[in-house]
Amino acid sequence: MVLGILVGKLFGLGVSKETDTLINLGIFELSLKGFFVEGIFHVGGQIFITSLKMLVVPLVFVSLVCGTCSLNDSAKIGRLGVKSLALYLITTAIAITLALSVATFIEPGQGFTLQTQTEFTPKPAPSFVEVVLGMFPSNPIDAMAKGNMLQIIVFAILFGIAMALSGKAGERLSALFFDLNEVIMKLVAILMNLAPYGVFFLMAKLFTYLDYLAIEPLIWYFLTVLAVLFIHALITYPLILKFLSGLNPVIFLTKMKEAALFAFSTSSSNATMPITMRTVTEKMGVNNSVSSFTVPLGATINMDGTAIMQGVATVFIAQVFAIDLSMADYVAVLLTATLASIGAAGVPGVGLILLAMVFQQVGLPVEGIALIIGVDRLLDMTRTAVNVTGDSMVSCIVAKSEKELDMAKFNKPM
Ligand code: DAS
Repeated sequence: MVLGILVGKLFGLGVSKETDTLINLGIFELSLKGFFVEGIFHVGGQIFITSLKMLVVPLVFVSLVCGTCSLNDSAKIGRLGVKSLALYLITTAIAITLALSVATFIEPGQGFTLQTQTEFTPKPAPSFVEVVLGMFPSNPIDAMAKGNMLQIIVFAILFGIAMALSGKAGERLSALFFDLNEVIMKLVAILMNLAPYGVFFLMAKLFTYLDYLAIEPLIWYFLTVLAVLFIHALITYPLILKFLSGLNPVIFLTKMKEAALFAFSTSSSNATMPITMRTVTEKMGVNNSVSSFTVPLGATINMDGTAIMQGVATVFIAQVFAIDLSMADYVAVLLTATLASIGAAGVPGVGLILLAMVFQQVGLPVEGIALIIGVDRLLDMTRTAVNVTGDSMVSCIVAKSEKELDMAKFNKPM
């Protein structure tokens, strides 16, 4: 990222319009700026952004089918499923509402207007009824082809539940979907390996045109996301835990430290899953019959930290591009990001891939990702720690409600 900014500044200074170096190749003159800035940086950055968008549909569909088809038909799992699903959705909706409110109040992108290369006219704001009706696809293949994510998410959830109720056929199909999910995660990992190059190209192109003023709103964006993440982890979660289970939030957060630090360092809820499972069972006393369901489901469908980033980023980019988001747009963002965070599997950087989808949903320039991608890594680490904390909190609440939580173990000092 830093290299991209420095190279971009170099080009910005060295090859401005007046001083652009022309290389005479005999048959035609090649502009240095044209070759690097409009050529390599632009193409490299666009390929990376397009690759992000390419993964959205398969990633969301397959990981969601995997997440829901494990809701098999036993009454207890059904109860666990309903309770954890409800809690995961409610905490994520609270997270993104918090994010939208704080970002609208702080206005991190205000006063810094970036002209987009292409004119973005936000989609006409749909009414709430249209948003809800629009969530049900008349043709799921058409929904996938058009990238209508709310419809894809709803179809995936219905398809996954149908698979769970289809006996042997459903079991055979779910094995296929879990294999597919494995391959798509590998694709995400490959793309994340290319991220440094993508970030370099995006930042180099961006900072060729931008002056240092661009850094300031980025800092505001960064601090706004961090602030909401900490509010959610240290205020929202303890209040929900205390209110819904009576458990001591201080003991919970103290015992959460190891798993949160591992999530921070790996930026992956999936990779942290074994630590999360060990934390909630051995340190917090959650019975394995509950944690073996709620933790994997949480790592797949519960992404409060990710939803927070998406909410703040949406407000930030709308402000930077001077695009007024209507209340219906905010509802669309809330629905899309909450449902999209269900589909974000717990691997590094996946929140950014889904951010492209949220931007498309509300008609924001996907290129806006280039502005925030440079600071995303540290934010990804922090939001993954919040994601994992949310998974553990719901596991404790569900276990307590099912009388499957060993209180002596929970209250035992570390
Ligand atoms: N890194 C993801 C996770 O594992 C979250 C994200 O990318 O937003 O939870």
